[in-house]
Amino acid sequence: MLPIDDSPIVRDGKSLILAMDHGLEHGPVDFEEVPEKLDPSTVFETATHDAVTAMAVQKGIAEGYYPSYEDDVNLLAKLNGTSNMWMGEPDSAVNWSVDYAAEVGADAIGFTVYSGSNHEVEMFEEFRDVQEKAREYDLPVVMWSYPRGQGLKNDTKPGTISYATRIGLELGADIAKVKYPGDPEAMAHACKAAGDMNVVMSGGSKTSDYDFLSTVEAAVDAGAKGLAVGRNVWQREDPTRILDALEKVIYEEESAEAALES
Ligand code: FBP
Repeated sequence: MLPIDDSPIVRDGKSLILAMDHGLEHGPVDFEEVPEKLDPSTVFETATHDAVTAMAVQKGIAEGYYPSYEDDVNLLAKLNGTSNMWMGEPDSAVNWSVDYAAEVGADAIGFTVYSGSNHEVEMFEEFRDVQEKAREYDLPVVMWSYPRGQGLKNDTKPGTISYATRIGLELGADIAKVKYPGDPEAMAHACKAAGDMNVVMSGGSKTSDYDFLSTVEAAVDAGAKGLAVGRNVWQREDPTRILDALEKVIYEEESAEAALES
């Protein structure tokens, strides 16, 4: 793994990645309650907050909008992604190359791996190519490590999440993004299973301020090095308020309650 602490996508050893690839992964349904967010510039504006260490987007959004924000936002190029209309075993098309992402100005690479899927072998091989090419550019690689497939009934079981972080370490990721396994002990084990590789928690669908922040607090206490989040930030009416609180919980290790009060 790279000495990730020197990377621009890490602040004080932690990361807050703002993801906005939902238009591809989920479709416009994620924007129904916040139609103004269909304009990607609005989310790039949010990503200029000091707490955000990178913004994860697909190729078209990077090409079209990143040039206006390259001085204020670090780009995490999410290379693969599939629409919600795909009904087969979990898989993800590789939509752009590391070379092209570097040309567009990427500071880091993001790649989904669905271990346990019938497409695991080809996804591991694609990850190999991406990881080795990223090394040539000194770009850290964030693995969206999502065990998923017909054989996996529960993708947030503690053992499954520890397996997911370990797969990130084994395959050469610099950061693995995983779902919260439900309790702090399980998260702590998942972080241990990752060795020295950073683990960040996945945001998930929107919950209340307190529920969301207290889960982030528990994950950070358990050893997670931050968060990769989409809907729980940009689906809120006031994303700046939640980012102010996340800054306190993640970097200053304040409690969720204290962060919300101040
Ligand atoms: P959220 O915090 O909104 O869950 O976003 C993080 C993310 O990984 C996105 O990059 C991606 O679009 C989405 O989750 C995929 O979630 P899922 O595959 O669970 O539907």
